[in-house]
Amino acid sequence: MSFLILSGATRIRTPASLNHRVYADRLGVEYLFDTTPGPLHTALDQKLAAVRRALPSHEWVFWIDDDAFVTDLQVDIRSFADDDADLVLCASPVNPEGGWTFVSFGQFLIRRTPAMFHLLDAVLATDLEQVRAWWDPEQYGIFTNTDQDALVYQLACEEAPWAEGWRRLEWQAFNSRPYHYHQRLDEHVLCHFVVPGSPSKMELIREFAVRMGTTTALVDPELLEPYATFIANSDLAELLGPPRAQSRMPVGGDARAASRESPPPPWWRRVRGRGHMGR
Ligand SMILES: [Mn+2]
Repeated sequence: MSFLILSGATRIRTPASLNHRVYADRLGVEYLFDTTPGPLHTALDQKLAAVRRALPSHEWVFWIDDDAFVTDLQVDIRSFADDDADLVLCASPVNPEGGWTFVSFGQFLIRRTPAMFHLLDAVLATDLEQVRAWWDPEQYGIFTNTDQDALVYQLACEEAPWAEGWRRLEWQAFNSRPYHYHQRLDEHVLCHFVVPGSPSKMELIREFAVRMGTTTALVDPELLEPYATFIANSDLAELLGPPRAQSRMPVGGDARAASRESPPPPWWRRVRGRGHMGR
């Protein structure tokens, strides 16, 4: 089956594309990070536009946000593609403040069927004011004022051609959050950096990477070496930051971190050579 892992945004704001690239290579499937300009209403519409562009040429697309990283590289995301569903997505967990959402639009599997093209168009055309008036927080959780709410509104429409064609999985499937992890990346399949009241996405990701003893792409530096030239010549270099052993970030006296110290990988020397040290 023709399968694409797809992400995208209007700009590069995290190193997630490197994580996706490493993961897609491991599975042997295609990956695309789509920053193609389009006539958007909001920046978030880039997701719908990118999926709309990619779906005609792939049987299945796995969309993954630029604030979401695969953390268990052994899990094959294709195993969640369901014969009986055209759309597979996850509920959100209950966050530390007690908030939750009916689904997360941050990661989903979508199949190339006429009903799914209809759904994408319907979500894009949905008036959020109408959704807000209809919204029942008891049933659907937080109203986020985004395309995610428009999606929920359309999924709830019982007469729609997609009404029987979607499956909602528990958050554990592929919608975990940084606060679910204790020590190891492979405790969960995928980490989506959505935390209420948090600083910037990059601060969350940096903190998490330090805690897990890895790069901000959430993969070990060796796995990034094939992309060293790309990284050194892209905006990703600064976001990737110094490798752990070179980090000046406080590590809280973590003995495990000290034992990991090793020479910086080649891609980092090239980055430094170009004066891309960042802050
Ligand atoms: Mn997201």
